Amino acid sequence: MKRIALLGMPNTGKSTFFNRLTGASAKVGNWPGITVDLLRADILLGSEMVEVVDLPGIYNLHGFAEDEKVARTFLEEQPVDLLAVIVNATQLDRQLALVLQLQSLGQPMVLLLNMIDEATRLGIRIDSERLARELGIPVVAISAKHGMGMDLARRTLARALADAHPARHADIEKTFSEDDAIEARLEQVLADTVEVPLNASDRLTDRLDAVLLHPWLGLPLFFLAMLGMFEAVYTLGAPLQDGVAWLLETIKRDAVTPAVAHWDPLLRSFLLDGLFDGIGTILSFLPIIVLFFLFMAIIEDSGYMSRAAFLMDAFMSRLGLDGRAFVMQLMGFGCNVPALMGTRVMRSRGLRLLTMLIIPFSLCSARLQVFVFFTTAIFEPWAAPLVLFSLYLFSFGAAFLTAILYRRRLGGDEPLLLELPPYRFPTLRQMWLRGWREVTHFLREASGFILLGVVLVWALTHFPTGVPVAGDQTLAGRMAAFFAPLMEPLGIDHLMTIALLFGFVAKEVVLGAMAVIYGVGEGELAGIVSHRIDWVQAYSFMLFVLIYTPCLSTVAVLRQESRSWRFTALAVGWPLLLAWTVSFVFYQTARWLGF
Ligand SMILES: Nc1nc2c(ncn2[C@@H]2O[C@H](COP(=O)(O)OP(=O)(O)OP(=O)(O)O)[C@@H](O)[C@H]2O)c(=O)[nH]1
Ligand SMILES: [Mg+2]
Repeated sequence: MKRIALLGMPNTGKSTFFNRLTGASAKVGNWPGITVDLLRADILLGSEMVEVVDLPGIYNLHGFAEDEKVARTFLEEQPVDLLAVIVNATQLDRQLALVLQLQSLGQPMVLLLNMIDEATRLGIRIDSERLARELGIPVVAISAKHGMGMDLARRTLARALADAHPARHADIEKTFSEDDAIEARLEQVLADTVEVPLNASDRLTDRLDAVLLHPWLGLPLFFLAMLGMFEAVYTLGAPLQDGVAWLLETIKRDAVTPAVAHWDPLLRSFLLDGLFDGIGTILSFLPIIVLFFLFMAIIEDSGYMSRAAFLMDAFMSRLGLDGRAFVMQLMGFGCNVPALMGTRVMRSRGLRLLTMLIIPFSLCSARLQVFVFFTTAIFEPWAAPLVLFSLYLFSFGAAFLTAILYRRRLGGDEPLLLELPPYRFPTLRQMWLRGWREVTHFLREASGFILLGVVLVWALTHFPTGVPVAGDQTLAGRMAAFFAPLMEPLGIDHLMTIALLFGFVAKEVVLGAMAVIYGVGEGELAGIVSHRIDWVQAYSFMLFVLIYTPCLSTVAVLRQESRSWRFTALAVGWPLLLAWTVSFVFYQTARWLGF
């Protein structure tokens, strides 16, 4: 099969184009370095099947960051038939050098001038026919986001591919010698083909930045925006979640329970209390998660993340980190895994490791489920969003404390050149793609890890048979008894300890485990829990869930990205210790104060 590689600088819209072309839902965001790994998809182009590969952005063929290495290694090791080079049409002056450099690889190439909508708005005029003549390659102006020029782009790619000579590997070494010649040619080509008006600045962006990047107002506004987002997720999400829970209860009561009434009791319990309640409880939080990711998509796509990096950079530097680390923390609010991989854009290993050490404290969406559940079950409606927000503050607190403690051993300084992209807003299509991505991701996880976790919890709390479910005599009860001396000073009883043990696998399992332990769905679970524990215990439990070891996937990625077992052990062990200490101090102080 023939192969097309999408190449270009970061944040030029490669993944957006990839999604348009292939119908995939690769992650898109207004931040350089969203894609850090290869993505492939097969499509029918013209009359033949071709493989399209989306690559991380590169500034230069000779770059050394992990993400740039991904693109380079790919070019060197995999034969490519056609390079589709994507540039931001508003920044041709800065991006054309890479095009010329890629051209010196001597491979067939098509140039796509993306974001032509923005260029037109700024009054930038590009003579693409002349550009094509001067470069000797086909040039197509497109807007991947709005779908302009896509047909022509498809046809041009198909034609170029048909004409292309057999694929071969790229010889990147060869291109070093040509860098000087490129400089000289660049000026000429630009002068011939691009016309930029004197004041080609984005007025909306300038006006927004005057407020949002204000020296005093900037940060308070940022935190206000965050608070607003959590309130919105909570207010919009809670009724949706109740709806799903109600639906699941109804299905269980009226359809599933009668259907299995004559089954063997153990099998019935496995199906109803294990699978249905476990998975169902987790599923009922799906609307909140999707909603949360939609808001994240707006923040990521608007370009506000770059502003957050800018605003927080000075503060983060004191912790041995930089503004990018803060953005990775924010990304970690969605899921820690892509945030950890996102650290590939950092060149200094120390800085990267320190950032990787703090990301797992980011309150990811799986933990959000647990907290939404407990805050709704235990706290007054007015207090619930504030309790949730306080957990976000603890999340930052734990991360910053960790950075302070480890900045001498890890940490590093690497000048941060931050580019502030213009504000952009996601289209409905992009939001839909994002929501869909998260749903499928969740279902994939749920069908593996989470299912396994729930089944295990059921088995451990139901065997040996003949004793009370989840009682002291069961396997789970004995495991919990073993940890009791450690967990009782935190106000965490043995049933909650079991849930925590399984939270190691994935935080979603914590709630699933509790549903299985009590043998009820999400709807009834809240009532039971609010009878068994008070708010001090609940908060202590939440603090523990927030800080202790992230899920297995996170541990796996920590190991894969750091390539060090020692670091992985630290990244697992330290949060455990911190979680225990924080919960202990909180619980004992609260009790001492008489709560
Ligand atoms: N106005 C406009 N914005 C676009 C267009 N194409 C992409 N964008 C936006 O540009 C930003 C970057 O898009 P991505 O597709 O993530 O860019 P990328 O090149 O894959 O970036 P990296 O993976 O970080 O290298 C997003 O905010 C997109 O919505 C376009 O044609 N017009
Ligand atoms: Mg990308």
